[in-house]
Amino acid sequence: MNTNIIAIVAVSFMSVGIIWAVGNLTHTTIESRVKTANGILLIAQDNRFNGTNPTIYANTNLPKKLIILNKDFVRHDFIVDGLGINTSYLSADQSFITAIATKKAGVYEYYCSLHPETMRGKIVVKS
Ligand SMILES: [Cu+2]
Repeated sequence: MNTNIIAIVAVSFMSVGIIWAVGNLTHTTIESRVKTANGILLIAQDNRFNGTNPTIYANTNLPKKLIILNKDFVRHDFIVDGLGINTSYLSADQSFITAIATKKAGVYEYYCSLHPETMRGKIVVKS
């Protein structure tokens, strides 16, 4: 009786372990998805984008994939008025996929509406 229970518990633990391992092997991270799409990953963390609010370069008539990932505990959003990009509020660990897609060359400003002083940068679109 007791050995049966121990066996059942052991098998249950093993099953969970196997499911976890397979899940890890097949799971594609946001980082790898961005890389294969030749896109850009912006991580909102410590009230900055990628630590430095980097300038992003893109070309007209060539959509560039853009993923915003919030790694903070507080909410952030990502807005580019001139490009019609607005992720709305992202909670912790939420992400949003969008694209820089425009026919008009120029310099566009991106920012977080909740922290516009520290979370602000430029998107340079060349023709
Ligand atoms: Cu913010």
